Amino acid sequence: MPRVGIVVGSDSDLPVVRETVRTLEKLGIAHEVVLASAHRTPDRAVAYARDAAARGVGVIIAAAGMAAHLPGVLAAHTPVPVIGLPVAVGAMGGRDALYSMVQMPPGVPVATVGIGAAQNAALLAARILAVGDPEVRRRLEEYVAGMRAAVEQKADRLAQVGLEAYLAEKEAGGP
Ligand code: RP5
Repeated sequence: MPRVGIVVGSDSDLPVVRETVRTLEKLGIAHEVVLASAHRTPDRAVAYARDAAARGVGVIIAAAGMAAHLPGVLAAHTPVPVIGLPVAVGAMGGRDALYSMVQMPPGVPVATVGIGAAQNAALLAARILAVGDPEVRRRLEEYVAGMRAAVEQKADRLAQVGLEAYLAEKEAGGP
């Protein structure tokens, strides 16, 4: 049973949510990817939102570009928390989607991550689920510890070899 529903407004948004899916997989969080447009298939989008809570979906991530009404429309039809993921497409490079998502009217919140911030959308969903799920919290803590260890390793290497050697190694694909 999916705990996170990832909804995209178009199949052209699918490459963006790849990183969201990968991150949820690393955290062992069951998820589904659904195509439903607020503008082109409004009935499908609303039906998904209405059924989400009863199906056990605990968080919805809605990815869309341009005048991105998808997360707002979903949030209007479900008590499940909705995370908006603005997609960089069109003349405004995703700023239109960002503003459409983040500037919700009072009463219908959408938690919006940065333009194209697919990994953060997954991590925010995990943090929301972790409030009531100690196992998700544990995996999230492991994930954070992994990130910390990777940066500490880099910091040690930089201190060891200095800037130019570090950059040369990095450009060569290491350390
Ligand atoms: C939005 O319009 C979609 O979320 C997509 O990012 C954008 C363009 O859609 P397509 O014309 O590529 O289907 O609704």
